[in-house]
Amino acid sequence: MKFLDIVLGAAAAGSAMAAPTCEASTKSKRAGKFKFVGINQSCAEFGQDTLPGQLNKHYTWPATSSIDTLLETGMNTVRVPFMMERLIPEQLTGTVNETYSQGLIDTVAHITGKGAYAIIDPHNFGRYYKEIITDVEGFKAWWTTTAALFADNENVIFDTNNEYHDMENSLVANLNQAAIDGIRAAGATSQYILVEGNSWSGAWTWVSSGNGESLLNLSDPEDKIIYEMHQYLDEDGSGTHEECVSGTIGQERLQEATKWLKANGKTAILGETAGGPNAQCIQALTGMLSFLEENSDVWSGWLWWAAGPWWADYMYSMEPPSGTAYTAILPSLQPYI
Ligand SMILES: *[C@@H]1O[C@H](CO)[C@@H](O)[C@H](O)[C@H]1NC(C)=O
Ligand SMILES: *[C@@H]1O[C@H](CO)[C@@H](O)[C@H](O)[C@H]1NC(C)=O
Ligand SMILES: CC(=O)N[C@H]1CO[C@H](CO)[C@@H](O)[C@@H]1O
Repeated sequence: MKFLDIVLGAAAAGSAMAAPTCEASTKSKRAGKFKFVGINQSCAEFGQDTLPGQLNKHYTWPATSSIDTLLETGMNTVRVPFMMERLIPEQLTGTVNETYSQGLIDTVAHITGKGAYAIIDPHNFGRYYKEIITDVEGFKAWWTTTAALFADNENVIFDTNNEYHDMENSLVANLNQAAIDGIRAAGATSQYILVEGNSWSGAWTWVSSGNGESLLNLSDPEDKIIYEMHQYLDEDGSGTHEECVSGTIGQERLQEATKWLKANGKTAILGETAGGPNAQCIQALTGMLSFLEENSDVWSGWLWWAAGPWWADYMYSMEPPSGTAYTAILPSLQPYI
């Protein structure tokens, strides 16, 4: 999402990368072909205009009970958005705030303790204190410090940043490469790294925005890059409307990106998607997930936007037990988990 994201994730069966612990806990419940299926747990990045903000006033941490309930569906991946400035407040090259970092560490430990994957998602849109990050070396340092917190946890996945936008494509490429280099420099060598593109990392504009070209040559000594794209199904692709354009808009919007992935031998994850609680959106969502499954050689999975304790009656809320999407959409998506 443009301002905040939540990701639900679950893993797919039979993949070369599935962690044994994960398979043990969730594989039997999963029907789909994906390595990762899950949810964005959105709340630690709330109150972005109030930094650092106060716990349980401006932001909070996901409810462990919500995580557990969603993992019971077979999901195996949880994306955890948080703020870069709350974790490392003084400057990019600074040190962690022990209070906030403990919240992140505890949330991640809960998720991976269940055998699921936890995605570390600095939900910053390529900005730090609202300024576009141009200090590439500083960004690398931020990532080295952050990745060191999780270097030994193989079920962690690093997401370089949420939804870069309105920046130079070359800068986005350089920041992604710096993140990869910084993460590996921290000794975190076994984990997957999700890279995101400019233009809100939209799948439908992946090629036309130039992301395909500018991000093609990212390199990782461990060869564990996964391209993270987002796709909403409303008219402007912003994820702010209940209506979906048509019952087939999902697979239509993923065509070009899928061709790019295949032509270039890359793998992707649909890191955010959602639609409103109505029959047309459900058709669009299931059509899209069927298309992803048919192309699971390049699509490793998908994550719903979003769960989290503070979403109230938000149209896309997958927070158990009564979130709009939890009751109205999730049952239709179960075959794709
Ligand atoms: C550290 O984080 C806590 C919790 O967010 C916050 O209350 C505190 O002010 C932060 N300290 C600094 C120095 O930013
Ligand atoms: C990526 O690598 C190819 C082959 O070496 C090269 O032709 C192309 O210019 C590179 N693209 C970028 C954006 O660096
Ligand atoms: C597209 C969308 O719904 N984005 C929302 C994501 O969540 C934040 C809050 O975390 C909202 O402000 C955004 O509108």
